[in-house]
Amino acid sequence: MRAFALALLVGFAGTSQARRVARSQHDPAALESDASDSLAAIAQMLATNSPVAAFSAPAAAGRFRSDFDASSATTPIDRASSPIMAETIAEGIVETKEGPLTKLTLTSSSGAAAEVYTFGATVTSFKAPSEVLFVRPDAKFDGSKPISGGLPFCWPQFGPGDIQQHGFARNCDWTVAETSGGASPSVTFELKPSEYTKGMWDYDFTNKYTVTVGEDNKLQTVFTVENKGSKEFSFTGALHSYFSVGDIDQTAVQGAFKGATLFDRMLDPPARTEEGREEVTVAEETDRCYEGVNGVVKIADKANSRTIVIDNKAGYADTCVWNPWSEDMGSKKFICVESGNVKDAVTVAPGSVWKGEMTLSLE
Ligand code: TA6
Repeated sequence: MRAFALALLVGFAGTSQARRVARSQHDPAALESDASDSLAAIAQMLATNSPVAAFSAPAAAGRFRSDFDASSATTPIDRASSPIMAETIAEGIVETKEGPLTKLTLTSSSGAAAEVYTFGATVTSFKAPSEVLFVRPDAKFDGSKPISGGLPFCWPQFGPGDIQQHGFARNCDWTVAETSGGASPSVTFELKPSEYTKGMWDYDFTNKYTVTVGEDNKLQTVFTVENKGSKEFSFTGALHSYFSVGDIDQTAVQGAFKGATLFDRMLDPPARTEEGREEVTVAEETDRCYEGVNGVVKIADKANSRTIVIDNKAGYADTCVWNPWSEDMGSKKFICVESGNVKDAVTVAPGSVWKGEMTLSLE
């Protein structure tokens, strides 16, 4: 039986990393020494009515946030001063409660590590060993809107359309269906229909998203969509991947881009054109989807003397490149290179399963 043996242990700012690790390893001495901190923290919550108190509300499976308008967001959780409850749930896998959110940290035997929130099943960090992913400075970690960073999955619709922008998968709480500890730890998240999803997209599905941090320093993501109903459905979707770069001016995206047809949303009206360049660079607001560009796509992050390798092994047909060119969003330090099915929808027959696989590594 899984139990949080560390209930009401509170790791406010100033708590040392060592104590947090001790907590995550169920160190009884750490439990005892932290008891007074816990009481003080609870007193502070009650006195200030801080968002920390929201932590006591359990996250329901399938919980959702339909309102993406940041102006209506609840008081943001200050992650640095939120309570931390951590539990090692398998070798190399630690589950942490951060304010209203639950995060799993996977660390391989080689030291590569990823952080994944059940909210959207969003991977927000992958260190291999340097940080590969980027989280925007304006990202919310209070569940009021999808996390703007890392690898949110836009599904069952990419972009605007019949339902809300980028679908609902990235703003639902996924359940942890399976964990597999060891040298290459792995977690499978699951999403099933709820009243909320049926209200906008009335199909029966089971989505599974398996994230593995390999001892080979690779992050493997496998996304499956199973049609559990009796009628076929179609979807578009994409991993809206945010990659960390040292300087956008010294960044080039490499792959089968030259000659590819691209849909350029920056044109008025948006239109298809052809890419004439070998490498895609960004020097202004950019929002393009390259049709049929998949397989291995690389990001030459020259300022950091490294290359990020995106290996689309299965399922993803197109690659989108996005940068909003906005300082508030930290645009100088990231580029979105998104693996998806954007031009053509994927159709899944009753009983069938679609699979998308993408791995990340550094060269
Ligand atoms: O992938 C590019 C894009 O679809 C853009 O058109 C822009 O809207 C962006 O995603 C961000 O979307 P979001 O809903 O996360 O603000």
